[in-house]
Amino acid sequence: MKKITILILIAAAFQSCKNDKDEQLQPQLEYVTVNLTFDCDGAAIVKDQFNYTNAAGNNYSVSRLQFYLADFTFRKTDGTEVKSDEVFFVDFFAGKNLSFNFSKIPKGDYDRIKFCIGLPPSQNITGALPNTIDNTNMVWPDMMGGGYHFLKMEGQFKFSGNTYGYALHLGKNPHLVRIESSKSFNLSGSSASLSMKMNINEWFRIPHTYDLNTDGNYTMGTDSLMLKIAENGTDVFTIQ
Ligand SMILES: [Cu+2]
Repeated sequence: MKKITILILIAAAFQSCKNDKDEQLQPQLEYVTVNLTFDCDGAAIVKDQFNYTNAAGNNYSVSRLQFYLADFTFRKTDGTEVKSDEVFFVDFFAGKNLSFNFSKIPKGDYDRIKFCIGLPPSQNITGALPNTIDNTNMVWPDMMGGGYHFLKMEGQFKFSGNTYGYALHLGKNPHLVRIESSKSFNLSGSSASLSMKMNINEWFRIPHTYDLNTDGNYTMGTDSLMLKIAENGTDVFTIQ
């Protein structure tokens, strides 16, 4: 009986010792959760409804809103950067990746977030992403440069009594949308969550007032149109 008690005590002592050691050895990691929301100058996004008017005056609807978010970098106040090579395929109407996590972010104070809408050049190579249906559907034709679509925003717009389709498709490295935000957050003891809201009207304005009727309603084959959309895209997200 005595022997058993001693054994238990030794085991307990060893266990507590082991726990202390684990805590010291484990890097101080936390979760960062990103929550995405979408609107159009305050109005909710409803599929196939002509509820929206852009800066050029086009009355439009949305039937598809898909894109990649990648190349996330979190910068600490001491200047060190924490990078992630994770890629998130977002499909608004299918509800895909409207919330996602980073699980290996060191504790600390952060003051800046950088990421891309699209894929950085190292990942924008046909076949570089896992062979899922979503990724396959986003492939950019090899004969047009290869890689993947960064963005597909599609719908219809009205012009002098008629309805036309539009497709804002972005691809090719020069049209990568790089976003940088001076969002401060602290990671200590508990996880942090970031809210990122995309205002779809920002795709059509600042610095370029994009008119679906006069600029063009299909961007995919025309670099100058994709460049306008890409430059407009740097402020589509508000980060809180
Ligand atoms: Cu396309």
